[in-house]
Amino acid sequence: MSEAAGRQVAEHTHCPYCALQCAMIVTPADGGPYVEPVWFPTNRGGLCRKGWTSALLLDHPERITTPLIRAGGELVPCDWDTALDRVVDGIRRAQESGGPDGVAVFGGGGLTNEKAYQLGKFTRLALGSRLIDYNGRWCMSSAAAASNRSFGVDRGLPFPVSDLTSARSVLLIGANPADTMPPFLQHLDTVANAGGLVVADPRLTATARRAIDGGGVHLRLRPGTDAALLLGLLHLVVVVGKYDPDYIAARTTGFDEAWGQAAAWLPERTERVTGVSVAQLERTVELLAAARDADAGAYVLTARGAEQHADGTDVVGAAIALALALGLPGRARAGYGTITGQGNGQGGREHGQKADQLPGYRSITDPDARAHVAGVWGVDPAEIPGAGVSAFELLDSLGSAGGPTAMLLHASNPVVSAPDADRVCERLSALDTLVVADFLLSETAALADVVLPVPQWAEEEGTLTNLEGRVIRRRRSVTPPEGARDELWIWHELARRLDRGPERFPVDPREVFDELARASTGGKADYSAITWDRLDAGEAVHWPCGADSPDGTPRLFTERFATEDGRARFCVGPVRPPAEMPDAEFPLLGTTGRVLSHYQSGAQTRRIAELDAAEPVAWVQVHPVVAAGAGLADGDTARVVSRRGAVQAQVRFDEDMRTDTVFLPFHFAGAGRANIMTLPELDPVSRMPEFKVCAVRIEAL
Ligand SMILES: Nc1nc2c(c(=O)[nH]1)N[C@H]1C(S)=C(S)[C@@H](COP(=O)(O)OP(=O)(O)OC[C@H]3O[C@@H](n4cnc5c(=O)[nH]c(N)nc54)[C@H](O)[C@@H]3O)O[C@H]1N2
Ligand SMILES: Nc1nc2c(c(=O)[nH]1)N[C@H]1C(S)=C(S)[C@@H](COP(=O)(O)OP(=O)(O)OC[C@H]3O[C@@H](n4cnc5c(=O)[nH]c(N)nc54)[C@H](O)[C@@H]3O)O[C@H]1N2
Ligand code: SF4
Ligand SMILES: [Mo]
Repeated sequence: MSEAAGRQVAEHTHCPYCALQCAMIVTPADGGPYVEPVWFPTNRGGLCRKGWTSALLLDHPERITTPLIRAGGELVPCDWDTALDRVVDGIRRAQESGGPDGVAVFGGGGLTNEKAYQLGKFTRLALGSRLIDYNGRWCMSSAAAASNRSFGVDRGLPFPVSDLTSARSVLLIGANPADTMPPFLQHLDTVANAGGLVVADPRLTATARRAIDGGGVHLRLRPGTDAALLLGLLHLVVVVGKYDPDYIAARTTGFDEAWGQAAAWLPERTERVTGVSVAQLERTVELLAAARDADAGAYVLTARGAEQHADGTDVVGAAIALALALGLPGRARAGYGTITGQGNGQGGREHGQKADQLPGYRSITDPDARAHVAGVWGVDPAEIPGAGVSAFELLDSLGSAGGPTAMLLHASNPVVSAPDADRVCERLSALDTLVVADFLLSETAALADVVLPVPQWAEEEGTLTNLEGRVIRRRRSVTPPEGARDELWIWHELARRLDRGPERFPVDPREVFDELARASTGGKADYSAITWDRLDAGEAVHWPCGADSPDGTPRLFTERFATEDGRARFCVGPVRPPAEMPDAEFPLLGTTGRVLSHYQSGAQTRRIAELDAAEPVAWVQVHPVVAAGAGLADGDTARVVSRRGAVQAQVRFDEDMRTDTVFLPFHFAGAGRANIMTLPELDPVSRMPEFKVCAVRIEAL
């Protein structure tokens, strides 16, 4: 295949950032490497500005190219032997005082499949620790838990993204892809232009505006009321007779119990609680049912706005229930899906870096799963530790009595991105040994005792799994700087120094992929018939892809669901209010999210001049009347105060903002960290923190 941009070429790689995994070519050049977009089904030749500027980090002056260790309070450069010896000393000390669980590991959804797999294996076998979890807990866990409960499997989109392209009705709940996945919006052009796009978001986002401009609907709900909204919609679907009784009877269980919850959510009550008018509720149901009846494409999609709540699993359960009542999942041109966030957010949650999980999306407490994986690893099943604890619980236990005293952290920046971030900083500082692998001195790396410099995306080989469950190849396009070492190599070296069987931790990603595929055999996320060569040949392979499905599975659930009885389960709980409701002292709802120009904790994008110039400081989006009440003018610096602490943010007036809500992006460092204010209330099932609602007040600095 040729190299022309705009065509799919065999040599392309994919963007380092989000799960859309736009395809691109990275070309080394005298002035520094540059990227060009490549046509791929997800991005159709598009990139967002983060993708366009991604290569600027490759030879960035702030790139770390030598290990660093803390000496006399400062991080100073050292050689790899010194750094790794220091890591091993720290591990040994922690194990002496705390046993195998004296060492904790924290991973990330940006790691390749091979690294996610190896990190889980390294933790269980080389460290013998059960304490591993990762930032995907803060991203996909509620949707994953709900999908597993209802469908028996969790693949973000159980159909290719391109299925959305011809849809006539799409309900987007808590998703702002205009900012978070711009090229994804192309797939919504038809539905938006046809007036069939419905966006449920407390803010009039660029995505909501797109819906309105095309004649669709913006449901400007009160933050934290998604469950009520969805049960209200479910109620309406039933009472106006738009549910699908044949589908419900043939393909689902639990409808009566779900109706038991939804019966009470009369339209007027739903309007009162959510702030969404009865007329808009009715219009939403009409649009979805009409698109379904015409076989024209009807979808319900959630993202973090709906999911990052202490009732997130139930919210997604309610979204799935709505889709099931309409008879969408498993039908052609219809379905429910969640929009996965991180570059390898999907693969990152399948291969065993989650506290309760083994490769192939297996449960670590299931004896058969343990026996299978132990067989692949060549160990006794008893050697594999049990389940650990979730991300926040793990971080919150660091350095406390009985907690781990050493931690290895790969691909996350919790100082900025963890809920109740100052409390997490305290825990990180209480560690005897914090080891951070990164290619930049993130805010978390700056607290470390050892910093290990690693290659970046365009410098490494590997695979990732995109938001539609398609496994793709990350290809080396430029050579890493001398001094950076691949994480596969780092874990091999640590295993060698710890005398824990280095041969079990190969450094060649292809070899690791082959092992991962074997370990996944027969699991929910079965990769066993996928080969590196197939991926290299550009084949579109969506998991499961095993003995029963050697061609892969672009569309799930067409015949049956992955539950034991093959039926989808309605799982609807009672509606619960957010953990922290506004009161006299903290009268506003504080919510958080993303802007176009920054990625996540901002460690990467804040270092790119063009992106930093577009969004240089932390801000708070607020209705002018609310700001005026606090004596604040547009552009002033405000304090947004919660029971945890105060965030400093520039006031940004927005006439379309709800007067009970303020919004803060979470990408900024220091006093501008939105997570200073957020609360670590966790969903009981998924352990997702309540990132999207806390009680705050706003005041002049
Ligand atoms: N530019 C950019 N793109 C990204 C990322 C990034 O950091 N920057 N990160 C990637 C990752 S990891 C992820 S997970 C995705 C996230 O992608 P999205 O889910 O689209 O992003 P968010 O901005 O977190 O949340 C979406 C919307 O939820 C709304 N919201 C807030 N509270 C509520 C609520 O109670 N109910 C409802 N229904 N909505 C609410 C917010 O106003 C916001 O507009 O983006 C990916 N893409
Ligand atoms: N208030 C609030 N907080 C949130 C959210 C929210 O909506 N609101 N969203 C949550 C969500 S959905 C997410 S996904 C998290 C994300 O938040 P984080 O977990 O902090 O994610 P990143 O900022 O992507 O951090 C990645 C770090 O790893 C480095 N890195 C990238 N690739 C690699 C690699 O291959 N190896 C290594 N070793 N390092 C690498 C980067 O330089 C960066 O420093 O934030 C969560 N926090
Ligand atoms: S949409 Fe996501 S994958 Fe595509 S260029 Fe932007 S950040 Fe990269
Ligand atoms: Mo995420």
